[in-house]
Amino acid sequence: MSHIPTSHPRYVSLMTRETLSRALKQGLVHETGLIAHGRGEAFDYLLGETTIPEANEAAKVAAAALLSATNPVISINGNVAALAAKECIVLADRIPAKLEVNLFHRTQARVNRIAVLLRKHGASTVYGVNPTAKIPGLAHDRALCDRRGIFSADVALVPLEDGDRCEALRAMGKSVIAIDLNPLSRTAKAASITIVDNVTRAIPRIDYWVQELSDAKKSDLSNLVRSWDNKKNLGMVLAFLSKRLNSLS
Ligand code: PTJ
Repeated sequence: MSHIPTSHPRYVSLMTRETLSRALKQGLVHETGLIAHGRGEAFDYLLGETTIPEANEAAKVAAAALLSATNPVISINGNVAALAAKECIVLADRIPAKLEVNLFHRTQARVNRIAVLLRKHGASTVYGVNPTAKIPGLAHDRALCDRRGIFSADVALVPLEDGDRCEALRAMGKSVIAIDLNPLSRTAKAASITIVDNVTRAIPRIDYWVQELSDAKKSDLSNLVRSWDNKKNLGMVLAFLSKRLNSLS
């Protein structure tokens, strides 16, 4: 890894790039994962690289949805494995939820490497290594999933998801929680609950709310989920962005 002094004003951002670059060389991240990260990074810069109140609210409702679920599943792709593997495992243990490796650019070798990484960090069971089902309506290997995991999940947490697949999961009747720094993406619009935040901050934030809500009544959790207006929240994120940009101009 190149040496980046901790005093560098862009230290965290540069280290994140280094982490992804190393994960690419290790065969965990797909090369287009770096491009996807660049897009996310640009939006993060505009947001102020912080969890804005609208994202915190979405993380709270996401926690309520995950705690209320019968079969909650967290989907892990290359970028998520590189940036938040340990945090996803902690969250999955806490809910509890299943972890499934689910790739857009699927190769068996990369699935295996990500599963090994998750197990190394303490995941006991990793789904998706030997797919047993397909997400209907999606051509290609990106439809492959596990019947006990994403296929039968009632609530799926899909950080950095592709728009098509998010829509296909919604069409299966699932509640989909997306983490996407781009509030204008098809994924952000198609998801049931969209957290516009960096996956590195969003997963620990959901975990915080899972702990806060762990003793809440089932009816209070379902009220939180039922009263959630995702479109309204995305509108508030856009209003936040435009206000912030105006204040900087
Ligand atoms: O590992 P694979 O094969 O499953 O591929 C993963 C990627 C991310 C390459 C694949 O899912 C993909 O191409 O995704 P998209 O369609 O480019 O969407 C990625 C979205 O995630 C974009 O809207 C980015 O703004 C957003 N994003 C990128 N980095 C982050 C992010 N959102 C949250 N946190 C990030 N760190």
